[in-house]
Amino acid sequence: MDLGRGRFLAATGAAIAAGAIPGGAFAQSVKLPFANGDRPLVAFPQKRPLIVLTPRPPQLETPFAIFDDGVYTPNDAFYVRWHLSNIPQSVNADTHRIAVTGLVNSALSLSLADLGAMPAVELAAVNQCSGNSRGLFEPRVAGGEWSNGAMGNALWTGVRLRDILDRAGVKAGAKQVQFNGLETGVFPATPNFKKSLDLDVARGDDVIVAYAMNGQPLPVLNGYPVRLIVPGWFATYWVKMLSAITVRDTVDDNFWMKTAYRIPDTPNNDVLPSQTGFPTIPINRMRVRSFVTNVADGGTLPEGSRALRGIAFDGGSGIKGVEVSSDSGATWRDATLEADYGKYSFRRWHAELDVPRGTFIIAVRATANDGATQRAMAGWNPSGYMRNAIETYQVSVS
Ligand SMILES: Nc1nc2c(c(=O)[nH]1)N[C@H]1C(S)=C(S)[C@@H](COP(=O)(O)O)O[C@H]1N2
Ligand SMILES: [Mo]
Repeated sequence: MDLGRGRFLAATGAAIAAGAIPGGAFAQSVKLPFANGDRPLVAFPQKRPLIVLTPRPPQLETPFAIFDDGVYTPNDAFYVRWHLSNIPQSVNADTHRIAVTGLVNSALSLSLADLGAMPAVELAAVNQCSGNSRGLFEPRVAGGEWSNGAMGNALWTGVRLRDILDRAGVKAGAKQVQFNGLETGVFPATPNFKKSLDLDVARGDDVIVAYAMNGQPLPVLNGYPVRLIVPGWFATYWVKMLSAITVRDTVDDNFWMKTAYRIPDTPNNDVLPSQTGFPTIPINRMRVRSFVTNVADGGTLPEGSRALRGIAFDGGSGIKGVEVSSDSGATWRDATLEADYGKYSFRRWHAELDVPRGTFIIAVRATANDGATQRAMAGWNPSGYMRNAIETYQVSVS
């Protein structure tokens, strides 16, 4: 395969037209399953109509039915999340550079052609926002009120971050590697969105600087022309429009590491809503989750059908098994796992319900290769992160 040798790199045509972010008019809307869940559906540049949480900065959710279409989430349906509003509406891939600086022997200024000349890696990985499903928290928490569509699975192509670090030569005493993208806040005082990984995580086999997504250039809203991919970890670390890699000798204390994106350092990372003063740590690996994709909560299967389909994933150990229940979780039977696209990918599954006509509470539960599984009762944390309770669906069968 001719990966990364110009196929994705000359694609300056992936720019979105200036001023093309739509403002108001929308053809349709959806109602997400919680209070204040009314959302317009709008087609942003390079995107089909997606569920708009906020237009500026763009926060767009994937309509859940799309996850039934295939193991990979199409680029034009892939969710979008930005924190700051001054986002370049186009990026020139020919002049874009990634500055590699800090505690290195030789600072680098890498072009996309430089990346294209390095060994290419391709892997499937789920990109999930830390706050995916936040709108379902009880009691409700502040933050972007997503339903379950702030996630997607893609085939990512790029180069190992480790290869870039080795090329620069990391000096002794390095602790973390920090990543920054091209966008800025509207106000100069807004801290740039910078994220850092411990050096051993950054040097992992599967951490890549990706220039392709599902065999195409990344959509601008998903970080064209290059973004970081940290398989198994929440997407907050997957810095888009990557422009700077800085090797540090201290632990990053910028706002996005020290204050935001932290979880309780408690058993299961849970706290009670009344609890205060607990220690926190930066959010890290994703938890195991599973969903039904061919019928929504409150939906009806086609006449005569008992077929259920869905997806499961975890933080990188891979899916060992999926079970379904048609009696609110009292009894379970094994679903059949479909093709394995790798330990970081969505794993599709299917099952045949053993039920007469009627309405049933279907539940789905995945177990990962590391032994982790899903609990019936959702945990709670004040930022609404890492939700992974067992999902239930009221489904009618005829
Ligand atoms: N440059 C940049 N990268 C970023 C962010 C951002 O605001 N700016 N947000 C992060 C967060 S919190 C998420 S959930 C993912 C979303 O990735 P997507 O928009 O490609 O779906 O991007 C991550 N990378
Ligand atoms: Mo996120």
